[in-house]
Amino acid sequence: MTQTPSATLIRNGRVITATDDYVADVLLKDGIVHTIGHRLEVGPDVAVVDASGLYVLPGGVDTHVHLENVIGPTITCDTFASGTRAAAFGGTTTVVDFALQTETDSPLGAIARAQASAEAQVAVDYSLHVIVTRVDDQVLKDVQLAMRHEGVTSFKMFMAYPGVMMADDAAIFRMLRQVGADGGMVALHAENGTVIDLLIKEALEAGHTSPRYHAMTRPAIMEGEATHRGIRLAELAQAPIYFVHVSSNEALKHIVAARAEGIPVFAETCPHYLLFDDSVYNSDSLEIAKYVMTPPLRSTEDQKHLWRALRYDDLQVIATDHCPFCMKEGHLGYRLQKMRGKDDFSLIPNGAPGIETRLVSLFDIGVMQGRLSLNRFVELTATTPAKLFGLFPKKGTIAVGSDADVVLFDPAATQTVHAKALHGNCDYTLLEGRTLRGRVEKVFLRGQLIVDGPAWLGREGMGRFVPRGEVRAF
Ligand code: DUC
Ligand code: ZN
Ligand code: ZN
Repeated sequence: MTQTPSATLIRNGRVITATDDYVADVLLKDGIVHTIGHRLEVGPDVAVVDASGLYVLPGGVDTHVHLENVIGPTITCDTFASGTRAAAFGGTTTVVDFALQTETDSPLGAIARAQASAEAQVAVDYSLHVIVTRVDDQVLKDVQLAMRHEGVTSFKMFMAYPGVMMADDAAIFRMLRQVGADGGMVALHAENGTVIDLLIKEALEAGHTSPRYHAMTRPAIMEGEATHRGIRLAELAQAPIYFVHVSSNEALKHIVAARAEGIPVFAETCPHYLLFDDSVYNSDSLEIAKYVMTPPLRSTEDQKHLWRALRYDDLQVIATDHCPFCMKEGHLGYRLQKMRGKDDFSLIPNGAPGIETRLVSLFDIGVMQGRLSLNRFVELTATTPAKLFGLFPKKGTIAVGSDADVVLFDPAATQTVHAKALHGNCDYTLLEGRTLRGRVEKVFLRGQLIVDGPAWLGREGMGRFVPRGEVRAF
């Protein structure tokens, strides 16, 4: 009879954290990193994995994913089960999803609903940001309770989508003031929603209905304007602020200037803004709906600025904004979601998949192409997201006492990406047919082996809700 090992020793791997790079043995025991040393001796009940030639990375932390999120009239096509399994295969062991406050319930209700649906399904650890669409005294009280008692310390607000999700400046300011005072973070979607809606209306009236007009009606300058406004609101509120999915230099230049002034401004970009540029929109084909995400892809010049900011810490996080909708049909049955907008680009659900390909695509275009050091790669994809959203040092690093969320990564392997071979429910990937260097070989979640090459050893429901603490940004 085979005995379940009591612990796992990862022998001789190259341990990479945001600051370290050394060869060692790492003992995972009782769900945490128990010991790190050289030539560790263990008994026969401990499983030993030879990691010679492999990187030993902290499990990825993806702080921007949409699983089972109702967005307008549709829902993202990954469930908590399919999305977290895909995350695991991509080397991500913690995700932060969104709980949407509706017209009728409060932030606390939104958290409870999301947890009820996630609990039995999640295969990696998770947390939630609350999307706050309406602010009044009661909502602010609930926000405080969420922070103090539920371990939910971040709140997303939209400066876009008037009449649906958009919050006005006063509502954003009130949230910044309160959340900041309690040590949390407001995350902002920065685009000038009312001007963009006008541009969309004018485009449609002119008969411009194809997906490319999604990009043309969301100009970078309106991302920049909203980013600047958000920064000024945060400055007045004396609160930190985090910008999601920064895509353009128009936005970045305000972030750079504010940081230089000492204002606590933080920001993420997403792999798609680094991998693809706006040349994909040079067509009236409906296939372009795959690239309909918000903000849209920008110019190659913008990409240069994003890389520079990633290197020099004006951008601190790379998260996926995994927001998948099927073009035709996924195996869970969601059909033709992107085609809702075949006659009107404004009806195409905004978003693209990416949860499984984040680490390997960034390793290829970032590390292998000399744009990011290995340490910086880990910092951007695990350590800083964990710090900014109150998960560090439990998550985001390999250190004695941290959760034993560990990825064994083969830098010498290559893989060619195909949607059919990925583990989510989306029927396409933007990386279809692309060969990438690097491969996730094994993934441990709190010491349990959940991915072993192509084999899935994880289980729905084994992921846990992680209560989060204060922002640790400085
Ligand atoms: N913003 C997001 O963060 N995700 C999907 C759509 C959007 O507008
Ligand atoms: Zn957004
Ligand atoms: Zn998003």
